[in-house]
Amino acid sequence: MPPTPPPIPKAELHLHIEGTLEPELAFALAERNGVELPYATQDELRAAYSFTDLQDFLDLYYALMAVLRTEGDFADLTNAYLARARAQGVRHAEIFFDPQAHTARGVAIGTVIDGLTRALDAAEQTYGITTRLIMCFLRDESAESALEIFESARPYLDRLTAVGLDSAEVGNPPSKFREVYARAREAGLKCVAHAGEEGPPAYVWEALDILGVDRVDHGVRSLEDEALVARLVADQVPLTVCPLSNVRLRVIDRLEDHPLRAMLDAGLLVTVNSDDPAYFGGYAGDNFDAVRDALRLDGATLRALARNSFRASFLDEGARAAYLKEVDAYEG
Ligand code: ES4
Ligand code: ZN
Repeated sequence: MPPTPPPIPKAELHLHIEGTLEPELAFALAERNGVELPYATQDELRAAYSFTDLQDFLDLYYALMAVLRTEGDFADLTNAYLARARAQGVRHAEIFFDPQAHTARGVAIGTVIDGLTRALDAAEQTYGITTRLIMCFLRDESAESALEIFESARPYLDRLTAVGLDSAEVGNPPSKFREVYARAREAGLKCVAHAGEEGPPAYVWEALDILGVDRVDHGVRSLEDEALVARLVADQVPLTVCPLSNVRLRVIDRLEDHPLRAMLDAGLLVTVNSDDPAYFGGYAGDNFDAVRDALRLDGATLRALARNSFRASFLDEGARAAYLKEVDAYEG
């Protein structure tokens, strides 16, 4: 057997840190914090991972977060992710977190952000991964709640690169969050939003024209609207696509039917990401491997996807150029 080549260097741009909570760590934290889980064993928990749609997944995702209570818990969660990401060739990670899901349980936003940044500040030294942090608003909560959490995050804004929008999409259009995005941009933050995952192309238009996003998270349903595709191509707005997530949440029937190749061929700036890897069957490298096999992508296409991940990142130009050089030097 020839030795397996190292994974291609890549950036991960669509990753919910709470979605990296593996059953093993969930049980360890439950024990440490004296939290009761409604599952007796890790296997019993894993058996709950056959989702019918986004909401079905979100119900479990929010329930399992009950084990995250202390600054140390958030640091441990982040370090566990970074170790796995590094093993799969991730060199740069832009990480989402959901503060409202924690403050609603009585965990202070400072506890969350201090825990995350404790791990992220050491990430370059420890794992060779550069990082950025993106604070998401829960779109199924009110616009006022988003404004409140944004104001409570003001003391920490220097640790954030962008704001994002996630959770249950249908019925919660981007336009609902116009005001908080205006404040975020005013504060110098970049803006991203989930749109066009389960929601219609109209939500992608709103994310672009009303929220002024720099990237669209998912965006796969954009393909239903020719004029929207033309706009995304013309402006080279990045789309952070999550193939294994799309299959597990039944946005796409089978990976073999995933429109990733059609999106690339249309000239869209597409990237491949893991979303909630503990729940959807794999980390960044696993997503690359899965689309390579299911869509028969050749080396040049995989290299283009890796290049896109750095092109679409919020890195400064010097770091971006250095990473692109790494991709070009990669011999897989
Ligand atoms: C999410 Cl896959 C997905 N979609 C929307 N919101 C989310 N939060 C965590 N994972
Ligand atoms: Zn997501």
